[in-house]
Amino acid sequence: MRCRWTGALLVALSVVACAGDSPTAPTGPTDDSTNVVTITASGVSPRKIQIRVGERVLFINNDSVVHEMSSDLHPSHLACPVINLVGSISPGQSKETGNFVTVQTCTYHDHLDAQNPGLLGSIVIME
Ligand SMILES: [Cu+2]
Repeated sequence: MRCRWTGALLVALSVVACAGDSPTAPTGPTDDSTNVVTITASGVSPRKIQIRVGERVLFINNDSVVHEMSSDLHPSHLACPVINLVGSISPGQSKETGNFVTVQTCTYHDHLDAQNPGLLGSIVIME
């Protein structure tokens, strides 16, 4: 009888432990697994991305040259400074913006190729 009780207790404990380890629902403000902009030789994709307040955007450079993603307007970069945290990205590298905290639309460009229309994009920050 004593063994049975111990077994039952262990089962109960492991259930509690598993419940504690289970991941919480992905509703946090920084769940930005889909907030990804990829840069290739043909430009940024998607050109327009929608995110929520508090989230960030990850830029991935899949091109063979360095890019420097910067907030508009060029060259002051003052419209959405959190984009400037991305800065210079080497080929194969990925970098994140800061948190977008205002409901607005932010536009950006590649500071190293500011006139290239393929490298102009926008980030729509929603409530
Ligand atoms: Cu610029």
